Amino acid sequence: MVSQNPIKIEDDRTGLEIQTLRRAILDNLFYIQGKFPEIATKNDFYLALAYTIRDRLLQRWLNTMQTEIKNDVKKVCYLSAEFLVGPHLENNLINLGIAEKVKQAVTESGLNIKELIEAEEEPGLGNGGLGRLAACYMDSLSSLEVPAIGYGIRYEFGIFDQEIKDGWQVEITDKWLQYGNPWEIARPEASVTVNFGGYTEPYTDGHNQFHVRWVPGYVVKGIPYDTPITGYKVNTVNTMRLWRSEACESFDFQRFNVGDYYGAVDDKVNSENITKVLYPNDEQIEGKELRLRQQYFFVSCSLQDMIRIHLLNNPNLDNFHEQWAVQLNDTHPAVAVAELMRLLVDIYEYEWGKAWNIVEKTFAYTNHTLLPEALEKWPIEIFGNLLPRVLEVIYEINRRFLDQVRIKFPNDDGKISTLSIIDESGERYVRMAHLACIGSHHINGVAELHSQLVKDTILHDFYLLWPQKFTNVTNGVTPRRWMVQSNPRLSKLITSKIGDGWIKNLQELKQLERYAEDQTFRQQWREAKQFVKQDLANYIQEKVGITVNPESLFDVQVKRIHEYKRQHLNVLHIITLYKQMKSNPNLDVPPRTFIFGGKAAPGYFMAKRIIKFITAVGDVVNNDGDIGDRLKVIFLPDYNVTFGQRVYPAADLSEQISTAGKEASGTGNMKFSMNGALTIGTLDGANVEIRQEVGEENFFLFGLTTPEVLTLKDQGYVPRRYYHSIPELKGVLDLIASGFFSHGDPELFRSIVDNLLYDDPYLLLADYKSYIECQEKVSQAYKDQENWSKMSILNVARMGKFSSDRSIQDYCNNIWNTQPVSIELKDYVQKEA
Ligand code: 73E
Repeated sequence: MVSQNPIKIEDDRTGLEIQTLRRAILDNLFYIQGKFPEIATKNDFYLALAYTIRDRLLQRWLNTMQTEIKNDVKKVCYLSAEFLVGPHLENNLINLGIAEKVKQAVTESGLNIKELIEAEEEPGLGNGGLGRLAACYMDSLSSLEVPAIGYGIRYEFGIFDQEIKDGWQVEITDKWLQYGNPWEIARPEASVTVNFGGYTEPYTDGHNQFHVRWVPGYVVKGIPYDTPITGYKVNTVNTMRLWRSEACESFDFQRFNVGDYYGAVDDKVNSENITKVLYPNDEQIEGKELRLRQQYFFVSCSLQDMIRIHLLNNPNLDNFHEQWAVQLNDTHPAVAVAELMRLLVDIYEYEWGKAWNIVEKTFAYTNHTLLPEALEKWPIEIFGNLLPRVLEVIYEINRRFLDQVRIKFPNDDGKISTLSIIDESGERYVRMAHLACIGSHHINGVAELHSQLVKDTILHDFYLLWPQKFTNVTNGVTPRRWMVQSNPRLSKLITSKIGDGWIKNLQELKQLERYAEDQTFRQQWREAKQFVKQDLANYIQEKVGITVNPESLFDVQVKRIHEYKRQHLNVLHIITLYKQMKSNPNLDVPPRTFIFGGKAAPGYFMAKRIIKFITAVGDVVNNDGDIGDRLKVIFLPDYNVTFGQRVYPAADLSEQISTAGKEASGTGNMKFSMNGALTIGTLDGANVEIRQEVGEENFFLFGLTTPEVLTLKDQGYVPRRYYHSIPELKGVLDLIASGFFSHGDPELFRSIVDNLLYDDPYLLLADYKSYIECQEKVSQAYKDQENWSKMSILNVARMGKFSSDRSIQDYCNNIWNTQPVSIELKDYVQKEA
């Protein structure tokens, strides 16, 4: 007989009742961590909770994988050497829509959800904007239900942790895996092998067909590790598949057999070194052979994986390009163009022309920077020794390409040398951007201005050849992490007025515009900001022991330290203000707290010196009794995704002050603006479009434009002229040079001062006056809090364009030609009645 009131027993691995969640957490604590509550550490509880959440997304994840493999759907493969995803736990709670329930269960278990969320060590598998963009795009791909795989490298050590000692940056190894990673699942059964070194030889097969064989010097195994990427309130859970390198057993055995124990261990170490560590250079290539090994390793693993999956459901690779849209995230994976050719021609015995047709229709390439020091090129010698067969394939791609160039531009040797994949102007190099352009059906920049500059400058000759390939996709960021998760108060306030549709469709924020006129709403808006500012003030107190005034204007610059981003221009303004306050104690300006964060590449002398400069100026200013809390300068160590989530919501002013034409897009600029900070910025990167959207009256613009920068440089820029003609600027530079900020030592910052006076490649002195005047406008504007709040609300209301959902939609429509697929939930686990 069926009972009228059946007892409801939920599956411990899927159930969402409070009691079930509580039981599941304890269960995982016991059976996975091997602990009971009395002896468990915070990390044990975090892991138990993380496994509890992972259990709850597995069904969706497996359903997504199965749908993508079985159905005839085109998949996006985002090939990227970096994925800066940030902590997973809270993001998954939000995307799965279970944050409230889980919080209740955790609290009722006597635990603190905030502490457990903060116990997660973030995977720092990227340097900055480029890696974080890949992470935002993975979030949007899932949220838009687009079938996608993110392929990359599982670095054992991610971006270093930064400590500040005596004002200088110190780098600490990032041991992110040491306490376990509950979010990944290793899939050793899907391992592949990758060749390196050795030589090539021709051979003829049984049908008298000519082929080339690559006899490698050594072979490395790639093991995939999968991490689920949940979409926001949809069933889609895509996969980020990262490769770890390992020695091939077969090679070990050969050595062991001849008694060469140390040789075998050496092989192992060398193979495992490939995925040991992320190169910590942002926009500055080092040209190290190990970096090329990393690139080829993950690209070859990924392409072999796509081919394996493809052949599960297709008889051959003829339709590969109809099933896979492969996006090259900058040139770091550009060797994929040659590797797919090699696989098709050498392994699957395709005729060259037929193979090239597939390749050309598969790849698209995103350029992220125009900086010459970031353009990847490999010495032929290094390339040929490491990847002899791939280099031959590149030569053949180039030979056929240059024949095309000769048809389009007859008798123009100039074009041959500027377009060739091989740079022959001195030592010979493989130019990776050229390989990417030739092998791609689309090439895009990351903001309107940047895409135009790509066409006008570094890829101009390719543009003349194939104008139809070039397009723009302006970057975007995910509002799930950068609003809902990082700024719950503001998000709830917004939702209380316009509903929560904006989280999926950010354009709906437009409806907030009318509340800019509502005084009560403005008051609530300020309270939301004040709350997070207080929170950040507490954090600053705890981290660096400095008390800041939470009512002061929070003026924030967080990003990698780089001369073109001009953190030192910000410091010139701080010193200017400081001098003004010293000479006029009654100066009527609102108190300001300057907050900096960012890592410097370990080998970048000037960037490290700029950090010391910021902290040294802070030491003087912060300890000057005349100044009190009217001016504080804070350098917060170890800027990362987690800290970004704390700082963007608390900012009043966002510093986006790069030299015009240098910052391809920027994405921090978007995160600030979405959280109600106003921007002081140049007409660079996406600033241009942000200003267009929010309205020029709601944006503090200063500085030279890109054409003005170019003209000034062409005319012969003489920074000393500004020094001599602007007394305030002279006073600031003289004060630094005197040793005032270095305990009387004039040497410490000589390199910075001399660089500015005698070279100033990023035109700080040319922009100084305009910047200072603009900052004065900021100070004036901040005094009128009602109007400031209006501007802040309008900034948020008009940020719809900068959702990464819009960017991904652009890629789908204009580049990938892919469609969303909704995922049906089928149970894989047979449950007993
Ligand atoms: O402007 C940013 C852009 O917003 C750009 O500097 C950055 O990419 C962001 C996302 O599009 C970027 N990073 C790199 N190149 N551009 C880079 C280059 C080499 C190694 C690591 C990163």
